[in-house]
Amino acid sequence: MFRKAKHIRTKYLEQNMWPSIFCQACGIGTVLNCSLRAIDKVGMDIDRTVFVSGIGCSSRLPGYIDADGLHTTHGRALSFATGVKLANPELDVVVFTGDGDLAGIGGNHFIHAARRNVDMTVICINNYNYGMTGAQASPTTPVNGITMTSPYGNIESPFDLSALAIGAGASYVAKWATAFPHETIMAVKKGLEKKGFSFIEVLAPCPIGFGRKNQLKQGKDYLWWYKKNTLGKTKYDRLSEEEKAACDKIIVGELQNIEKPEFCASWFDLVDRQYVK
Ligand SMILES: Cc1ncc(C[n+]2csc(CCOP(=O)(O)OP(=O)(O)O)c2C)c(N)n1
Repeated sequence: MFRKAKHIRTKYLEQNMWPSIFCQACGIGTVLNCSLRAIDKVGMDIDRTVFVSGIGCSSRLPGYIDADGLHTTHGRALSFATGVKLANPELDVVVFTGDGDLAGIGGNHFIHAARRNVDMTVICINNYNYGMTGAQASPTTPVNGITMTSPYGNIESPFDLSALAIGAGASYVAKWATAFPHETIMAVKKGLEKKGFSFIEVLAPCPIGFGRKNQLKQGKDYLWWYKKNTLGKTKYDRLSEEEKAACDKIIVGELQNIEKPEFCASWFDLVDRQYVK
């Protein structure tokens, strides 16, 4: 176990970046750990992989990986990632983003990237708030969630990011939480292997920003909360219609896995048909 951890650390991490900027019990490190283990399982060439992010705590992740990365502007990670992939489709593109980056300022880019089905793997660290800027409400803050900008409780309905990705046409969609590291690794692995737009949403603790205002002061409080408030998709599918209607759990698991034309392939096919005699 320790040998494996050491292997991941020395093989993929940028050694000069430690200690990290992340707060105690923040879930972003767990997502990095799971993502690198998935990359290792797939056997990807890290020198042919580009890690792209926007702005936020979660968007700092490419800086911790010893590989090429783009730390771009807030909400624009998917636009840059699309550019990278189209400029050189032989590169693997992995995006790290937060709920604010992806679905707040970047919301329009999110739905259109999913619709276009550009081959990339998007890992969204959903901590229910704008962590980096002082814990304001984000598009995923639950109703009644207390944040800096909703001190009396959030009155807005949150986005279900995975449902949004499915509705917009993503090829692969999975949702997990940091309480399920093995499942998260396997979901990222499948996303990396999938040709098309893959979206993996990982619910992750933000004890200092969101948690301390919402009875989730410690990392372990979050882990219990995730275990208590989630239900696996396979179990959910076995419920009766009445039970499904009454179910108030967050459904986790593989939520979408479909085949549809990938954008780069369609693009090169078009170019061939139009210009190559
Ligand atoms: C155009 C623009 N608007 C606002 C900001 C300020 N800003 C920086 S990070 C951030 C929120 C990031 O939230 P999220 O993506 O959820 O990441 P987290 O920090 O929670 O991981 C905001 C609003 C900015 N940098 N640029």
